[in-house]
Amino acid sequence: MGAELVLSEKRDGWRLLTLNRPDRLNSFTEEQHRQLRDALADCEADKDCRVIVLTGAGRGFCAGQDLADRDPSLTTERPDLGRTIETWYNPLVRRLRAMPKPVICAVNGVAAGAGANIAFACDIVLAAKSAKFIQAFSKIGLIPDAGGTYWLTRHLGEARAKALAMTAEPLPAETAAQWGLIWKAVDDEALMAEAKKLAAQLADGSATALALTKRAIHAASTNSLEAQLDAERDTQREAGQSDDYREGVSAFLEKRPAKYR
Ligand code: T3D
Repeated sequence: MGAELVLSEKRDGWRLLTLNRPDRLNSFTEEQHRQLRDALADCEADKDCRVIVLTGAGRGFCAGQDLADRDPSLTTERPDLGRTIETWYNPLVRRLRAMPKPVICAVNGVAAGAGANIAFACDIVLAAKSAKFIQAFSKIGLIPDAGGTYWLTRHLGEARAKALAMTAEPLPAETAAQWGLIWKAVDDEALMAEAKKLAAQLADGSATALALTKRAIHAASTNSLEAQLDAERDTQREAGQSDDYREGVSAFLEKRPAKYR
């Protein structure tokens, strides 16, 4: 059996996925991509998994593409990076966004290149205070990928997006939180406890509400207000027909905690 480059651990109602190439700061090889793809597909299919937590082993979260796999001294051919993005990075970002359950990213250390942008593709990002986000691409002659130009521009505006991308200046976790790029920066030693607490809280909540909320918020980034009001009407109609809504309201009226199935 090959190395376990992505660890998948079942918890009570949620799954912990850990990128596991710590000696290379969990940078992506094709095999790590393959294992993450399969682990996410497993989580999606598993009815007992209502929340996913993604983190990295060792001192970093992820340093993006494994550059040893791109060593120019090993070939005279110019690589087709569009192909690797189409094969691996874009499907990963699309899978995280389309996942009908919350994905929490616990950024335990440096997140560079596509590693940073994969974190931003998750739904709730917690980061250790010592973590940094680096748009490392310009240093090796590339542009931000894995959604980088989208996340930075949407969340921060052009001025900060361009400066972060062009200078590759590390963005400390606390500044990322102050700027609204991530949810929270927490003390390093508290990171995993916070991520687990949040996962357990969401896993106890209404899976229907969380999935529909995710879908509606994603739609808001491209909709006009008119279109979004219509989308909210339609989505609320769907939510209102669910068992979760019946249970939520009954629990409120009966003054007891809701028990979602
Ligand atoms: O190619 C395509 O398919 C297109 C898609 C591209 C997506 C991308 O992500 S492109 C961007 C790729 N990533 C980078 O350019 C980041 C490269 N890494 C760094 O700049 C630094 O390692 C960090 C700033 C992330 C961390 O610095 P530091 O000083 O904390 O750690 P370090 O000593 O540089 O790294 C520790 C080890 O990990 C080191 O190996 P060693 O010396 O102990 O044997 C280093 O070489 C290795 N490492 C770090 N990042 C990568 C890596 N090895 C391969 N690929 C990496 N990306």
